[in-house]
Amino acid sequence: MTHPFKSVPVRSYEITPKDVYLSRRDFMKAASVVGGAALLAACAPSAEEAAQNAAPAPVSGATDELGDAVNTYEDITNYNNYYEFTTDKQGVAGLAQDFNTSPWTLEVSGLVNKPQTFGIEDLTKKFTQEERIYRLRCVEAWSMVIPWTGFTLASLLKEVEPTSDAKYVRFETVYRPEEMPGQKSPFYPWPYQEGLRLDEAMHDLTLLATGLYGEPNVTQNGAPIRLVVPWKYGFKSIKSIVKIELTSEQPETMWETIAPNEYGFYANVNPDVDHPRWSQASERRIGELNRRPTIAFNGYGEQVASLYEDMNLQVNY
Ligand SMILES: Nc1nc2c(c(=O)[nH]1)N[C@H]1C(S)=C(S)[C@@H](COP(=O)(O)O)O[C@H]1N2
Ligand SMILES: [Mo]
Repeated sequence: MTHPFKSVPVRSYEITPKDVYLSRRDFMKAASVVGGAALLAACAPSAEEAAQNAAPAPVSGATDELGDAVNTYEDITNYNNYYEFTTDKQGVAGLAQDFNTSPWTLEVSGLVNKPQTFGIEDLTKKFTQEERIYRLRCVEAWSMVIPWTGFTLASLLKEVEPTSDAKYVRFETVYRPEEMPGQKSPFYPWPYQEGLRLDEAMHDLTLLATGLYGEPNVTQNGAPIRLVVPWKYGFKSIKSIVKIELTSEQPETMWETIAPNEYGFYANVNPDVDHPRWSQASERRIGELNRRPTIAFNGYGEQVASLYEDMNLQVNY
């Protein structure tokens, strides 16, 4: 897979080479780049592996721009945060199996010249789908590397034409307690909502993801469409979005409503600002034993630090 980003040269840890999984399409791409029978032979899946992972064909060496291997499809689709289903990370996949993602519409409204409601098929047709390998750093101090398919939020926002009063973007997850057992819990102010400043929303790294590993997104990862903001803690990357609204005021977010001292609006990955209950200086990459240092802005500082030049990130956490 290719990515349009500059690499970050500093790496203070070692990775263990291991088999990673890619879709057949990417497998062919990778194979054609490397062009060797050796690669094919070295990466032949065991029958068992092939059966377990019906969608993706295995290949070695897909990495992010820091050289870190992508996580397995298994890990990415079986270790999830999705409180609408359950707070048990390993229980989401099972409970989300029957969640109905079709038909699906996404309403884009608020301070825009051309409010529109899109069917999910319109979105995947209208906007060029790209492959992007991003690190995902959860505020709970674990992380993964995930190969997404999607399109930039900027391309969608340009289509609806934000007015000059629009300063923020608010996102809302579907509210369907009959299908989402977690939404029956009175401890959370459903529906899940999130927000970005307009310049963050327009940044080229900010993705609306419709797929994973070259296949359509699966329910536990936020099908059919979810946000991915790779330089922020994972909770900003809201799943199964039905509404996007342009606003003049900073929107409320679910996590800030629950615990403003723990989950701020900005939530940029920052090893220097600890969570009140744990350190953010290091993290556990799923699939690895040792912790690794957390990188400012999750390693995307070169691309995004300028958005926060005039801000005190200790205060605006
Ligand atoms: N609607 C909704 N979106 C959500 C969440 C959630 O509970 N509900 N969890 C967030 C958190 S805390 C993380 S770390 C990521 C996890 O994404 P993944 O399961 O695809 O890895 O989704 C985020 N988006
Ligand atoms: Mo998270």
